[in-house]
Amino acid sequence: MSNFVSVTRDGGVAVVSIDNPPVNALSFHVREPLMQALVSLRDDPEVAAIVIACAGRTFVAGADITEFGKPMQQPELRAIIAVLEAIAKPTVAAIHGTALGGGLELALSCHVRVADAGAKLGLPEVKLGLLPGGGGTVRLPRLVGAEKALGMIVSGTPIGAAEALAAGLVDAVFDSDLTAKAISFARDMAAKGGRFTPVRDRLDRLDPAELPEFDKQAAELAKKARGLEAPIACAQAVRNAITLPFDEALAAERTLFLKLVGGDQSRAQRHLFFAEREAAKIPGKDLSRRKIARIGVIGAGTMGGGIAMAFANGGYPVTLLETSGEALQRGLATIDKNYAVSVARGSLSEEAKRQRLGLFKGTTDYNDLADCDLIVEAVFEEMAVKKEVFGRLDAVARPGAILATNTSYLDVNEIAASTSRPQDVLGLHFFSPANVMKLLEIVRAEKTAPDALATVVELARRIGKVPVVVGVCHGFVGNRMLAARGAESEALLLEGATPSQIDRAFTDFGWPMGPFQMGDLAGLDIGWRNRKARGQTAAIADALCEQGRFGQKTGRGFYLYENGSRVPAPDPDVEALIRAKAAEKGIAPRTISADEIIERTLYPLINEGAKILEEKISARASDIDVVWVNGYGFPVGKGGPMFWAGLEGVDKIVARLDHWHEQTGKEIFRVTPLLRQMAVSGSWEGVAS
Ligand code: 3H9
Repeated sequence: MSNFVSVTRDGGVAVVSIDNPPVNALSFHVREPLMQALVSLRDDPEVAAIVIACAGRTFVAGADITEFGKPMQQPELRAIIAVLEAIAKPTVAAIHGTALGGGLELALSCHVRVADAGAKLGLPEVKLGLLPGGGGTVRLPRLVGAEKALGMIVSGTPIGAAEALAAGLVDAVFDSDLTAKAISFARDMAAKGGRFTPVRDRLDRLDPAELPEFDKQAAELAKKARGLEAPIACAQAVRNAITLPFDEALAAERTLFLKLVGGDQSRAQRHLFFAEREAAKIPGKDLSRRKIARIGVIGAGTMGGGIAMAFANGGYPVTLLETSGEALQRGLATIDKNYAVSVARGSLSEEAKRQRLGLFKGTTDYNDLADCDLIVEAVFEEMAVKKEVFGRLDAVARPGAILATNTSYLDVNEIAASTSRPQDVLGLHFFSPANVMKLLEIVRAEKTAPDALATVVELARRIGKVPVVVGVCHGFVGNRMLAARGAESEALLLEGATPSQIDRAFTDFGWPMGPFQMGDLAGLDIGWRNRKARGQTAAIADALCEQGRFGQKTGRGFYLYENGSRVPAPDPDVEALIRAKAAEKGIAPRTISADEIIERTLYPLINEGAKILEEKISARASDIDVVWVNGYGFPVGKGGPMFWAGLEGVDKIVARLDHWHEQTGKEIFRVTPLLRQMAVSGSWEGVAS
């Protein structure tokens, strides 16, 4: 017996209960007593059957991720699983909450699995840059078939109890009294007697004839892996389950696991796992939370509508305000249409659509916002307009309501100062489409009250967003660094690179798309308008816009999109335009390498990140990583820009920035003191706080 594993008896059924809050991870202090308990119950003649259950909010959610990368203390999970699977008495896993990773693998080594109706089961190791290393890749296909297992293991997405039952992963689902029912299940099995087949010996779902179809699916998945090793290894391991004897497949899984767990990609993804959770922590003890029952959104355009949907998707009633009845109807119709697309795609049921639409209340009257606990404005991006809206909110909002601006660039302190309650004002910078994109920059203004901040951080997690708290500056963390990344794009074109060459350097790095493809997708006119408003120019992008080439929506931008195609085709006209502009400026074209493209775009991005840390706009380097991975598609396998800087070598980055600064004299390459200091200390740690 230990504090973490206890055994109780119900007649001849022994219940092993794991209690390791918060998620019952299989830490060393759990594994040791768990092994002892299983060995002793195995040998105890009084015990006829064993149930494995968990205390608290969940079944085992996996191995203890904090132990990876350190010498593993014995017994390892695999040894426990081997003992459990060899027990001849009936063994039953009673699953509630989430059975994930090593948790599901533990359950897979029982004869039977029973689940609570709300349970979720999955092998999410791929999201940590790993593959299931406790036999999951070899046992799961034996229960659900190789194709289903491939989908589950390569996506890492858990399935619900009903789906698990239909797939053969669990044997029974109960609405209540899970442990009691698991005990009675185990008792019945013991009474029936006979030999209980361990999962390793079940072969009926494995059909070598399915291999060609399996390989086709695996090849499709490999194409989407974008340089990530784990999804490929997952597919290989599941294939081994079909082609190799059990023990050989298990040994191959181990080899692949060890390779991944020691690699940079998994280190990067584990870093991101903890970084996301760290980002949601607000300093300050026992901060109270404000009540959020109803949310107001001002503006039913693309952004406002998306924000309203994000809250409704999280179950919150939303009051949506527009200036005219017509604009309101248009906005609500778009929301309706967006949900209809989800229904058509099969990702939302008709019933769920009806429920979500039922959460919306449209209005054109500010007084209707009086019962809202949080009001988010998504109106035109102009200070005067924002101030007017906040003035009106100040007059109607109830005391203590949180007032948020969705500005992407403007000074939230100035907006807050235009109200009588700056402590209740903050920024909620959603990314477009707001109902889809996970990142939410939460802007803490000078006077924002800590409890208001803590409330929105918690709310953000509740609606499935990834919140990161940032300070006030132009563009906050994400857009400010994006500007640094894009600063050299035009120069690279003028010096001889083509848009597709630059974009390829980005996709080879692991980005989903390069900057020019992204510009074409978002619309080049947006940047053009912004530049004009700020008195700035960009020779090539401006010239394209002057020709009406706004990107995909006009069929032409940096690329050609013929006949409505979304696939960018290089355009000789654009290349000629670039050469002409270069000639005008007297720049002779030269060959530009992929390394140079990365140096001149991503190194300034990191330098800007360091400035953001210096200015305390971000509290931690890892917050910046969370912003870039979730909002801008920085490759997860590289852990975000600040983590990647460590992999690349900060000293190398500093040396190359110095080189470019010397060559060009451009401010964008001037190394900030913090980055230089980092090159010496070799770590961001301890620098930002
Ligand atoms: C694995 O199993 C490998 C095996 O195949 C092979 C082995 C040989 N370890 O997310 P939350 C912490 S790989 C350590 O906010 P929620 C987390 O950091 C593992 N710590 O809660 C946080 O700490 P803090 C496969 C963990 O309710 C606290 O618990 N499994 C672990 O929103 C609360 O977490 C996974 O990948 C862990 N495994 O969500 C599952 N999990 O409070 C990973 C959590 O100090 N976990 N913590 O910030 C999850 O997906 C979510 O935590 C879960 C709960 C859905 C369970």
